[in-house]
Amino acid sequence: MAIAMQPAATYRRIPLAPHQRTERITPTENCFVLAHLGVPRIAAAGWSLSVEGLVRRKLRLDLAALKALPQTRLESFHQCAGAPKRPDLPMRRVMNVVWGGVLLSEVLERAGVLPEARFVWSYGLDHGTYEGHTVDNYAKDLPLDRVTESVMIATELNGAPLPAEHGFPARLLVPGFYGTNSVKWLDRIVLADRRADSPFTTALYNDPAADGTPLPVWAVMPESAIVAPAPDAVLDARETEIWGWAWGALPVASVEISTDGGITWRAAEIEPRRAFSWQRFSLKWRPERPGPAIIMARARDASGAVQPPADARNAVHRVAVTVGG
Ligand SMILES: Nc1nc2c(c(=O)[nH]1)N[C@H]1C(S)=C(S)[C@@H](COP(=O)(O)O)O[C@H]1N2
Ligand SMILES: [Mo]
Repeated sequence: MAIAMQPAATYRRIPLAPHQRTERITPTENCFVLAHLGVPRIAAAGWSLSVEGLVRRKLRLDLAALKALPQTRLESFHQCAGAPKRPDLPMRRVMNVVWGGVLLSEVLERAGVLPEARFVWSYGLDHGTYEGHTVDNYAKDLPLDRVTESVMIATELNGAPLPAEHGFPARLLVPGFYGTNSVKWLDRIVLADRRADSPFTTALYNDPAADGTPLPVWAVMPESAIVAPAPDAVLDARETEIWGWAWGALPVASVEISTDGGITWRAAEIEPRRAFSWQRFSLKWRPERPGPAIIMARARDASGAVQPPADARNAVHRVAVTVGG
């Protein structure tokens, strides 16, 4: 029997704009919600997660069995990639929360992954139609060698059971990968030797690369967003703090700030990363001239990759303010 969907159509809730993300840990009620097909309503009783495919032993774990495995907590940012076919559009939907659950590696160890396995396929219980694609399940895949030690089967968000819209009773959580990969309402994991054949892994969420080969939307590119000052703020000539959050698959090594629309840049202070948390950056600024000013921030990660000025998921964030006379 198909699981009831409520709503049974695409559901998005984006409660906070970047300047409202003032808290390090995003309160659950302020977390964004993205559900392509709607929100399945699942009872814990009767639910179980199966692990199959290229494994020595098939597993079927109900919620009690999952809770009986070693539990971990992890602070991680979580970012929606935005429109699946518009890699040129920055959406800046991001939050930073504490996830609780079981490491995927613990589960895979018990199943015994066969040497020919290369990918982890994951399936949600949601079904329906998204942009003309009708599916029985939301499905995603990950390269097995990119399954870091932190990938988990999460059952908790900020210390409480996952709310229905965030994936109750369990979801995959792939720290450092765009949100689309963290399959909610998880009920099946399949180990495979190739990529999964689902609209969400083939038609959608593959960015065209320079040489034409599609690039799966997996690792999060370095990004930063300005919290303060807020857009359209009116500042006086006193010193003010420009600050915000920076994140990416790799730790962010530096953030530079421009207060003249990108002509000159200065290094901000940035805190080191803990786990997969976002990192606070800040810079003291004393406005020199009255009039309009464009503040920009750009992050560079540990590999040297830097935010592009425009036309990218992780394009530089610009905030227009006015300096009063
Ligand atoms: N089963 C399922 N998982 C899903 C989705 C979905 O539509 N169905 N949406 C994905 C997308 S695009 C994002 S950005 C995140 C959002 O997670 P959240 O709603 O908990 O913030 O879930 C991902 N996991
Ligand atoms: Mo998303």
